[in-house]
Amino acid sequence: MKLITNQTGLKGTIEVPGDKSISHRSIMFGALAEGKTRIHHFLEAEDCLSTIDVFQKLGVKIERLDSEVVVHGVGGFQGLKKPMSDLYVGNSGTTIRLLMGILAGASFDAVLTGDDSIQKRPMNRVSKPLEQMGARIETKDNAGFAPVHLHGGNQLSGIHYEMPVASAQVKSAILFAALQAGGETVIHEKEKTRNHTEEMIRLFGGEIHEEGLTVRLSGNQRFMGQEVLVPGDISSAAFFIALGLLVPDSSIRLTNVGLNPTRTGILDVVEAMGGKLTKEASTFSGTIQVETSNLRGTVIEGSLIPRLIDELPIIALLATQAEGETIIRDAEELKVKETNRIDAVAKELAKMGANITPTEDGLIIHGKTPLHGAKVTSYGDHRIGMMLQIAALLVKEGEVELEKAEAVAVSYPDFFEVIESLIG
Ligand code: SPQ
Repeated sequence: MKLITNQTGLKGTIEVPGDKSISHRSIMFGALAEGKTRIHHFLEAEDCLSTIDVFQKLGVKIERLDSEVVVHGVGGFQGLKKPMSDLYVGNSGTTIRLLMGILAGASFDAVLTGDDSIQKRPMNRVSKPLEQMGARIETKDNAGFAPVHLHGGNQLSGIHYEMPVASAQVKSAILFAALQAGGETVIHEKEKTRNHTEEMIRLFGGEIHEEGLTVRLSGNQRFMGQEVLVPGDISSAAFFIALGLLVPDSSIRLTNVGLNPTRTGILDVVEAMGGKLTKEASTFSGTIQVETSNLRGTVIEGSLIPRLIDELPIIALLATQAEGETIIRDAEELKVKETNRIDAVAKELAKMGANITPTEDGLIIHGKTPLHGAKVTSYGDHRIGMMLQIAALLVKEGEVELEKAEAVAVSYPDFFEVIESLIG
């Protein structure tokens, strides 16, 4: 696909689509609750549609209406039915990993699998703690990858678990298993990761305690159907924040953006880089306004990393245009996303003229490098594809041809149309 290049003066207001992490979890908790759950501003993108499909295969009635999704809860884990076929999650890491926790205590066997990218992402980080809780799980060739075979009929017990990686998906899988287990489960995180599962447990009427890096909960809880209003996804807003900061003479307003503090690391980075960004926040969401800015390099590391892990590709692009050097470290998790995002960012932006050195756990980016036309690829990774379109807007000479552009539909099906609307 030929990308739009060479833009100035992009102005407009955008309401980004619903948060992907919250959309997945609202289907999951809606399915496990008693009664109906109505979800407003659900993300109608491939990953979340995979979650709907999988829960329908587990016997949950889910209706997709014009402005909402209605989930008819089965009233607990034991209400889920044995699926008639393997459960296919497409490209969605969140779906497969959280599902492993949800089905860890099921009475039936289930096989979970996904596309080529999913089959290369580590699943043993989830199967190991679940096995400690009493689940029986086989991964392909015992190598820790999908397809994952979950054996049914196990009694689970609570554990005390020290997380070896900072991952909300691993934490969430353990929390779902803990809800079916006897006794208490205590999880100690390496760094604080997004807490949407914890928030959902509370929203649906359950009890969970979060204190610093420690999360505790007990099994045998009941959930009641809810009205869920999904805020806009800050990970999708990030591409338009970058557009507003980088494209000359631009001004972009983003409405109803989710502002859960475990997700807002990008706002801290923009501030550290000297970007013109203002935020009007209500409780959970708010409006963000950005203007074209002169940026400076920064260091991104430590506890900030899980708060912006999915924004690092677009932050790397910001850094290519900033004054001085930007260092991203402690981000080795980028290697096990939809693609190896350290390599993908370094290789594709280098094709366009950027000066980036990949490291074992991040990137070193030299700023103020003009970008030029090139043939690039998303590697089938939605966030790499969207980052490259924002990069293309800065290209003054030459064309940018993007391979595997269709990957953006994983989280933002209208992405290219929204860019066109800002120009039109
Ligand atoms: O769902 P998936 O494919 O893992 O999606 C990604 C993304 O870029 O959209 C990661 F590739 O987001 C993850 C995120 O990186 C979504 C997520 C969640 O909803 O719990 C948590 C993060 O992953 P992890 O492995 O750090 O827990």
